[in-house]
Amino acid sequence: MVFPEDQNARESHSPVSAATAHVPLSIEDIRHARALARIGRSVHYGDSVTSTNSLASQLARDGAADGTVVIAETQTKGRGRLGRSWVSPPHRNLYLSVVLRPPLAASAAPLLTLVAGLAVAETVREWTSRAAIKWPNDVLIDGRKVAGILTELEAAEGQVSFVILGIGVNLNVAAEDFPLELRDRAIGLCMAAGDVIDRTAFTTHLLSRLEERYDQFLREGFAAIRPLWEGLSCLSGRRVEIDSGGTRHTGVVIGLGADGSLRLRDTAGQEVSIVAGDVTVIDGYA
Ligand code: BTX
Repeated sequence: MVFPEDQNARESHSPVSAATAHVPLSIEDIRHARALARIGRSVHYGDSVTSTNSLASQLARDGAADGTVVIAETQTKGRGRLGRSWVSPPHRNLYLSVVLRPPLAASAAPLLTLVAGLAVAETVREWTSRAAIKWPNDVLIDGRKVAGILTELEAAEGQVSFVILGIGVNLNVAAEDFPLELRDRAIGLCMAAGDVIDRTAFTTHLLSRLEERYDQFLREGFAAIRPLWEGLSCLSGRRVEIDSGGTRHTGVVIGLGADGSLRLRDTAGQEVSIVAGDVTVIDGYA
């Protein structure tokens, strides 16, 4: 399936130079690898789209099955949390969304961000052991963002109708491909791996890991995911400042709560649980 929208916007939107190679993505190979799977049995592919999350939502509203995947070469309105944008240069990276229909209370849906974060970090670590998870939705290499996750929810009567799990991973971008303000905060996996990344292989490995962790979460609950997630967290034991909806918290990270919140020991020695927010590491990652 090709999405015809925004064909004209593609060239003008890209903020990147032509510094890195365009590496082809074989959707046919991905479909073949996932033909019998739950996540990726149906893969929709577009060249230029507004946001894979928007398209996946539209497909879900039209009845798309659990596990339906949308992949695009570029996004003209790729988004992060709180209306932020996700830089989406064409033919280099991965922009992917999954329709999920878990039998879950809407209040438990944020846990899926953590489940996906674990799967993304584990996949990135197949290429470099320097990758770690930053609560709640990022994967970092050497303290710089290589991937982000955006989970969007539609619910009815307190139950999940569907969740769109959006995943963006920087694969074959060089530092100069990012806009100036991101150059010291973002990284492409190729920069850490020292080689061009096979985007098809990365995508099939990611979908397989995602299915494994998603199934495990549905079967055994978040208790089974939590220690694995904590094992890959770059925040454990670090002094952080968290902006949580305008309220600032400072403290040392103790770990993850059973509900997916971040547990801190604050400067007064009290334990605080943060359910949402942006974390800044006070002393850096060195
Ligand atoms: P976030 O709100 O945690 O992070 C967004 C912030 O990350 C931006 O404000 C910017 O500072 C920085 N940023 C933007 N683009 C990049 C990039 N390519 N690499 C590193 N840092 C960047 C994170 O939100 C969630 C992002 C999800 C993106 C996927 S792509 C497929 C799907 N479709 C869609 O529209 N969003 C998701």
